[in-house]
Amino acid sequence: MSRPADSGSAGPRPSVVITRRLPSAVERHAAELFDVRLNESDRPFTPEQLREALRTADALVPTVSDRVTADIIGAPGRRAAIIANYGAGYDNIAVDAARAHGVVVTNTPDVLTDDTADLTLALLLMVARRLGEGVDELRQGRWTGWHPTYLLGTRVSGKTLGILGMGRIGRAVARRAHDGFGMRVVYYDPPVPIGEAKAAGASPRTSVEAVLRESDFVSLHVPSSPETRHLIDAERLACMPRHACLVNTARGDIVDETALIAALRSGTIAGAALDVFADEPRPRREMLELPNLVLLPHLGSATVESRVAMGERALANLTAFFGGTRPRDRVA
Ligand code: 8YV
Repeated sequence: MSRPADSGSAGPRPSVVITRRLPSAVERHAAELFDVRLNESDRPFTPEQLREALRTADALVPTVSDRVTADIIGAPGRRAAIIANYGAGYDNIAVDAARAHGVVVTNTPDVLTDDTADLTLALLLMVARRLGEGVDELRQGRWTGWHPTYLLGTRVSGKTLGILGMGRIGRAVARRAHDGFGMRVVYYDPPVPIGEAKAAGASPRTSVEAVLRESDFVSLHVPSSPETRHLIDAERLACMPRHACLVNTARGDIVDETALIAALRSGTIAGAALDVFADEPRPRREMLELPNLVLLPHLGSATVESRVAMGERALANLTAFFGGTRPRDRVA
């Protein structure tokens, strides 16, 4: 774009569409940097709105609730050259199509690691100690008083935690479980250098099944991809001890929900706690009815601190891109 040579003006600012409302400090900062279009209604964009955003703006900032498909990226007349995802996971974006069309994609890792790891431990405690059932009993006026056999859960301290996926969040969970709860931590994730995972007090295993067989609790921290879809299926659930519990704060499609419902009904495993579902925001009705299944509405990174930092990270990626340098969190 041309600029008047002697005006001293910075010229037109890049236009950026942000698909959902962000913390106000981030929106204000975004407006200082760019010509920003906000989604005042905060309703998820339709595919047509996403297409329109890519056609009329220089950049798109989507979230997990936007499916930026290959069709949308490849639609004729696209103007946007960067998709700066607001989130660490970027399975909502067709990255192969972005690469093929020369569209840069960035994400927001690191800044939400601790909060997501904290929430993972919260879910683990919820399912082990039956906390959701306790809250329900109280709220519904069903608590008749303390007695020695009331709502007995299972101990967490000193037990074995199996982690599938030892990236940033897996390691942060391992540290908390090992250092805070004295848990023995085993994991499977071949790409992670063993030295790094060992620092978190974790021991590698050679297969998913080996981790599942020896764990009292299993926590999932792999990204969603065709390879990890239904990583936890009926066969693998059957590998877990009957007293074991599964925790998922990664992505819903990593677990075969039909198999999980059957396993929870039949007692193949004792319990599960999910922050994510295959079809968000509509968890399957059967899942809502299972007492040994704890459900949260995708709250992993839901702290003011994380959500502000995620926004700032997305803005930093856009600033780098429009400044002509490689964005720090480029994934495509
Ligand atoms: C985010 C997440 O809230 O960052 C991720 O991968 O799953 C969540 O914590 C979500 O992605 C925001 O778009």
